[in-house]
Amino acid sequence: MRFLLVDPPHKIWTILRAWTPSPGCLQLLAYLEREQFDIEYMDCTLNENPWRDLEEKIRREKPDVVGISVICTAFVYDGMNAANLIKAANPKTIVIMGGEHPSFMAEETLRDCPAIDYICVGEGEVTLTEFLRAIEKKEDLSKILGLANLNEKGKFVYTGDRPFIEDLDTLPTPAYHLARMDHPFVTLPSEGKRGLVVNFSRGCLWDCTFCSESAFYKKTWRRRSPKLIADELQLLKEKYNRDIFYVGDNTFNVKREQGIGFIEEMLKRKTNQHFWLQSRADLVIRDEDLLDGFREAGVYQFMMGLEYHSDSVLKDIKKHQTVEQAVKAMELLKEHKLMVMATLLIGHWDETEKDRKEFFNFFGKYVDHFGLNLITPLPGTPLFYQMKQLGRIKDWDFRNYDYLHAVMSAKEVDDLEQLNLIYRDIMRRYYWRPREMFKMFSPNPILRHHHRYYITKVAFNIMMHEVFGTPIWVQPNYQEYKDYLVERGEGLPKELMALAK
Ligand code: B12
Ligand code: SF4
Repeated sequence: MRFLLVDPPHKIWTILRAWTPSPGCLQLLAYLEREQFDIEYMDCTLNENPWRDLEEKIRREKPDVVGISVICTAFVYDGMNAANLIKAANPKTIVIMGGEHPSFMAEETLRDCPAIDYICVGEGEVTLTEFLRAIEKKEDLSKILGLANLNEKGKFVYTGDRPFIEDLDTLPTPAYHLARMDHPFVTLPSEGKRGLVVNFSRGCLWDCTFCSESAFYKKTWRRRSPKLIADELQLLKEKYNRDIFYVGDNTFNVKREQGIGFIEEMLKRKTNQHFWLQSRADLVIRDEDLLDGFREAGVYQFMMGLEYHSDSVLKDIKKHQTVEQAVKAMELLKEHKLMVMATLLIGHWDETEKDRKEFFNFFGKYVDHFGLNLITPLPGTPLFYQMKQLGRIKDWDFRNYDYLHAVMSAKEVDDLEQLNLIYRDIMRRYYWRPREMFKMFSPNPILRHHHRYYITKVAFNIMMHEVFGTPIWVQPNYQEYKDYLVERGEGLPKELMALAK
């Protein structure tokens, strides 16, 4: 039985201009490999001809089962297009899709894309293993928890929730050997050296209304132990020459012991690697005495979800954090010579022009890296259900659910395009300030590189686009699925074109 895991072709984020093999996919692959399945991985974004290579591989190799991974809502149409192409290339291949968005929207996704046979709801390692074994032995699938499908009568069937894996230390090291680690896209150009996104924990103990991670992991948090984290980082250094990491864990130091263990391990290993961690303001304050240790262990930046400058909005989105804590955390990080990145949310329903001015002045003062987002009702989150009920969601094209596009109107600004302009205007005003320009000459090499990258590459590209209409950067191998079908022409059924998203 041959299984192919596909990360479908995606358009690379213009801000990042880089790609990273999905940590979730690498974890799944390592698990299946340990279970001795015959597996392969195709991270299509890195292929020279992403859609053509996918189609040809399916025609040539006819895998029995193909798994499609969709890690964000914004990627779901890429996953559906891939499913349609795979089924057209080999109708006998069984297609199973997994990831946050299809888990939350299982029935809608199955109905919208009949080429998907099954959806894995929730964590994938155990469900996929049981699923593949059952297919191999032609056994009943109805007892396998975490599976959704439409039965012969078109009725939605769900086998029930799969309990979370209790101990993440029981999982093998992600299968980096199956990823194209040497591909030129697999880096972090904004951070300087050879970079990578890694992930060492799942979930979070808080319940911010807009957060899909907290919803997916049902307000729980599990983590790999610091020793295994350090082993993985050392492997990445020694075998893959990786020095700098964006650690994808939503909240790295939920427990103090995690931070202490990480610091001890990294100081012991002396790998000279650098880390960008994510946390909350209250946890940074709690761990004030560890901040020097974090820096010495290689941490150069903390990203905190500070979101907004007013306590009433923070209360409304259930951040369980105050503006006073945000200020204190930013000051502490500066005091301990750590860079501050804040992720921020604008576009709230009651927001006024005056609020946005105050917001800009407030955060513009402190942060080194301004992670501005537009509030987005991601399917599965409390915000989504609330906004849907209130009828405030105006754009149902999930491609735009990337925090960079307005999809909900605000009380004073009904037009989404207007909100998009407001967003771009704030970004422009932030990065073109003299103090940001000076950061291009900062004595801190990471901050200097970072700002040179953002201003000369990203901001300049956007400015040229807005003033002279020059194109926005896109990866050279990018091809829209529809364009591929047109190029492909006759060989494919006509209905495929109608299904293209
Ligand atoms: C790595 C990563 C990326 C990589 C993409 C990697 C890739 N190849 O797709 C990069 C850095 C490029 C990226 C970009 C973006 N990302 Co991102 N990213 C992550 C990150 C840090 C890790 C994902 C991960 O591997 N998690 C760990 C694994 C264990 O979880 P998992 O992926 O869900 O996989 C499990 C299950 O879902 C399931 N599963 C998954 N796939 C499959 C497939 C099959 C067949 C089966 C059976 C099961 C299965 O099994 C897995 C193991 O249990 C997460 C945050 C996080 N901590 O998760 C954000 C996250 C996924 N990203 C997010 C977003 C919004 C984006 C962006 C759209 C915009 C942005 N502002 O960041 C951009 C995309 C723009 C673009 N065009 O590139 C959101 C998604 C929210 C949502 N519901 O839509 C997240 C959750 C961060 C957040 N909290 O906001 N991202
Ligand atoms: S603190 Fe961050 S990760 Fe945790 S629920 Fe809130 S937004 Fe999500």
